[in-house]
Amino acid sequence: MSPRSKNRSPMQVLPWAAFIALSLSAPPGVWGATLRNQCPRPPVGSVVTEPADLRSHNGVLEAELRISDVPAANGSTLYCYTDAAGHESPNLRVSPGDLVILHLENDLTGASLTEPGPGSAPTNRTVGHTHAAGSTQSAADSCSGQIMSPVSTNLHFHGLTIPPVCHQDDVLNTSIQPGDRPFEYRFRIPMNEPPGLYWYHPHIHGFSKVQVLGGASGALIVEGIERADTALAGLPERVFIIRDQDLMNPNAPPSKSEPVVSKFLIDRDGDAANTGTGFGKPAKDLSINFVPVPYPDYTPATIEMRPGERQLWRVLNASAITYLNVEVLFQRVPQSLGLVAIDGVPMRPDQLTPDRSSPDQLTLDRPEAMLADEQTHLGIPPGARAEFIVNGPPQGETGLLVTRSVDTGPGGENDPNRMLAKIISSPNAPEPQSILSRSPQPLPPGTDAWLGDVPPVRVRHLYFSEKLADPNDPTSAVEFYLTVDGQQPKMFDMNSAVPDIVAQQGTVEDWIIENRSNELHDFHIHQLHFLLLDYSGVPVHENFLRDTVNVPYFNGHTLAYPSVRLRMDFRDPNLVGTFVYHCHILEHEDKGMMGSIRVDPAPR
Ligand SMILES: [Cu+2]
Repeated sequence: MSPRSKNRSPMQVLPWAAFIALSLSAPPGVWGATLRNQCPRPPVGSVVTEPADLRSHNGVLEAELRISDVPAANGSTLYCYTDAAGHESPNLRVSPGDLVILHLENDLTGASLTEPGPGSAPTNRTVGHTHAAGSTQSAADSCSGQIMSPVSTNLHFHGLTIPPVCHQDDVLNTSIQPGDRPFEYRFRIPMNEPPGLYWYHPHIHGFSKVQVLGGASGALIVEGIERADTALAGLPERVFIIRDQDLMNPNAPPSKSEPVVSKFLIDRDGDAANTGTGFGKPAKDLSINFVPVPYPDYTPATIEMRPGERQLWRVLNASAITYLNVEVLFQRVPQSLGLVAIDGVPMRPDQLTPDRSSPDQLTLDRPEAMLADEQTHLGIPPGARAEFIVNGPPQGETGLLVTRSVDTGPGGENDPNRMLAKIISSPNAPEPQSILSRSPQPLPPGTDAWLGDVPPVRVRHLYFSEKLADPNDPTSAVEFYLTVDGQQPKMFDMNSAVPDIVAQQGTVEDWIIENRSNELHDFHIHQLHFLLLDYSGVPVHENFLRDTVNVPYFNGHTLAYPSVRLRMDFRDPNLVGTFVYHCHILEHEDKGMMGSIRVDPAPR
């Protein structure tokens, strides 16, 4: 079933130095390629506008997406997806059963890309457009994964249970080069895909962080969430995509209104290290629907609502490395957020135990664990989504959307407290562009047994760890591993045809994933959802599934490493094939923290 060749020739993952050398030797004609898109971004403090909606018609959503790049003023690179009408990062709105056809054109130039290195400040080294790494390859070549360079790209549809094959949702062999003909993605949204918020982003191993950090991401919405919870009928909905980006003002001192933080360090990835205080320079700036909220003043963007208006907020953390812990404040008082769905999966009230009227208290008290009901803040690790109800502030009052600090551990990045947007209530606020159906047909109950009730066929143990490339040299590069216990830790090897794990379709398994490092890691697996059973050894009772979960860091003092226990769902026939699981802190993934799994068909 798997299209992955067992004996394909080795993939060429071009190192940055080789890429730059190739680029610099490109013939004069390719220099100064016309920038067809400037990736325009709204100014600081702007009103937050929604991405344009691309909707399916007669069961088909067909669209063009062009990915392009442009140097930014701070030396980093902006990336953008643009549709045929020029909309940036459009929302792809589909229903279960719809056919999705996307024509992805790679317009990347590599302009301003420089060799990354811990602590190295970006320089504005223009390298121009190159086809030296392989020009105008055919669609067949785009499925061979022969070239993965900084200007290669592809798409991952995060959260969807669709086949892991080229032209659908494969990241191991799919690599599209600049100058290739537009590459066709063609897949069907499963009839049983839970309605909610999913997303798309590039996933070229080694270069995922730079493209996502530059803004290459967008929302994919499986319509019908009001069918899962008819109390949502008729609610206006808002899509808020929080991204991170390199600091606009990297050399500025913290705002004078902040307590002075004595500790300022650079971590081994070259980002501002966790101060453990909730203050200080962040590792990255954040933006909300591309409106930047830059350090040090965090001038908030503006969200307009009508007084007291109930809305469904669909929040995606599309950051490359930044954890969120969102909270809505009116007059400094945190507001209750009515949680509707996590990672695209609506809550299942019928799965709460009789003595439990809301999700688990254990994780309620732990912002990093991301869970809530009558909770006022929601931890959202990179890649995760939270959908919740917000009531607009009363007439004349202004609310705030903030992210609270997340303690990423002694080895982690600094994710301080900061504002994201002020919420202005005004009777003249524009009507939200999308409204949930007013008379939804309730979703029929699922035919599959609740994942928590299915006995696992086995238990696997995995662990996150980090190691200095040269243990005797503290300045040497850090290698990142995600290892099946008993195997030799190694950085992920794109050339290996041997999967790290083999599972069987039709089964469920329990995976216990430890964190043996001193920073948070963010476990994500493609193609499927799982149920969080234990968090740090303590049972939790969640009535929804996830595709991304934070794994707490090791503080050096506990007898056991912190862990999560996940019930992995391999029942769906769509996930037969080979795909990956990895840390969704993309600089960790790029530096090796990934593994592969092959799911074999069920025996006949
Ligand atoms: Cu990680």
